[in-house]
Amino acid sequence: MTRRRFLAVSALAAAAQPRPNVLFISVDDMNDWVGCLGGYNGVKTPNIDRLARSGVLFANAHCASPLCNPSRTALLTGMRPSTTGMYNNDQFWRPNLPNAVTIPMHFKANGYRVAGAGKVFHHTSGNNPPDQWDEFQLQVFDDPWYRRADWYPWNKRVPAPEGHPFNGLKNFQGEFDWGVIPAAEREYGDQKAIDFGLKFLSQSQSKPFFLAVGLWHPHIPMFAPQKYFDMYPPDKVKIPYTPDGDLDDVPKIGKEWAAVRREEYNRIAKEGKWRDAVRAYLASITFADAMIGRLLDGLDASRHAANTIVVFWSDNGWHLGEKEHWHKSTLWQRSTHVPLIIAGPGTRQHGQARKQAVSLLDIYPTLIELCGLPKRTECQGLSLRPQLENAAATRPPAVIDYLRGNHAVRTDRWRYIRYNDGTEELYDESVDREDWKNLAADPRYTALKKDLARWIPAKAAESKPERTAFDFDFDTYTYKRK
Ligand SMILES: [Ca+2]
Repeated sequence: MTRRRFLAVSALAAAAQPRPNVLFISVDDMNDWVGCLGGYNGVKTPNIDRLARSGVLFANAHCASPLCNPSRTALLTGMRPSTTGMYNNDQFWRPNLPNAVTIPMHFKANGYRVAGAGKVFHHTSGNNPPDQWDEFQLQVFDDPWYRRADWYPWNKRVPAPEGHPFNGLKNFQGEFDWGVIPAAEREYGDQKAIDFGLKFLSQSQSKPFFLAVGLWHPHIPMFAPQKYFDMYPPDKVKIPYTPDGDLDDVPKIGKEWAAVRREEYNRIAKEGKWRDAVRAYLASITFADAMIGRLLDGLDASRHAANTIVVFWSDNGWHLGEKEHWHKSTLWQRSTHVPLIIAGPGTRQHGQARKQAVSLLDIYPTLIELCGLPKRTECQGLSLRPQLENAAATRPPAVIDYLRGNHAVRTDRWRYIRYNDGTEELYDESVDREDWKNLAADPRYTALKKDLARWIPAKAAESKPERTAFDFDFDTYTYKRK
């Protein structure tokens, strides 16, 4: 057979084969406290674990940046923050990257029906342009206070209504709340995103589809129905071990980042609420897991089950008091290590885990390859198809950016951090998963550090203008540079 004829036959075969659908499930601030990742012994995530058994678990996956907006913008545009200049939560991605072709746009342009609900792009107003989707349902918040448009997107602080906070902290009101709100399980905001997904999956579709369902949980405020708190008896909840002086060998910038929102860490510790807050995180994870279970059951029962790729990811991790920090936005394992599972058509080695360090930037090129879409040269990740097929397939390290000129390079074994003032950290994750012992000053590792530093982007784009540089009109969804 001539090559031309062979190609024509292959194209015909490809055309006859229906293109796979994609169910794109995300959670927010879920670190590796997931059963199949082993970050917290005793966490209950039966549905995520079930998904891992039916697909391939990337057990060493890292976000492109440890914060919602830069992580999601990078994942959805395929470009890392040091390329786009999208480093923080206060930047609109759309007017700053007017030519970016996001994952939903690329699917839409190639004959897919694209729909979504909840937090897919960053949730704040101005980051969810309606033209991304054929159909989209915005994030719904659990508690009516948060549903007010003048709270999110933070235009104006409004006093908390009666009953707040739910966590019992004294003289406190704000986002860092947790507890059981007066709502039935089905009334929680994320359930609305799941309901949207279930309805979509129950319908027949004339085109292949890309369906994104983005959950808010376990992001703060960590609200969940009582039954999820009851799964974690307070006396059984373990506070993370934090060695004294853990920050002593950390450079100045790392210390400063760890101190961001330190008042919340201090308040939780001082008021004896650490265990309580850890319990709320566990309850929120298990609640998210139960919602994911509803969605997976819906997919299994639908006509789309056999031909739908499922991708599950979290945008970044979360500290629970490790390194005197109760947030994300650091370049350590707690902030960058995230769950990533790919299941369905294109995955065969079900129930296997992969140890290679991979990046959420790899999702876009992976989906392009699995769904046969045209390649996009701007994508900076690599398709995970080799790793889906072969446990031993090697690949370059995962590189994580945070703010301008700060990076972590993660290989299967090492984490090398270099801040924009040239200071460094080096951790051997094979024996030090919590980044306790900084080896960067040890001369034995000079050559290793140099080798790892090769992967750091040569240039870091200047930070793009913040939202205050634009007049944003919600009704027309347009931005005008001031
Ligand atoms: Ca997040």
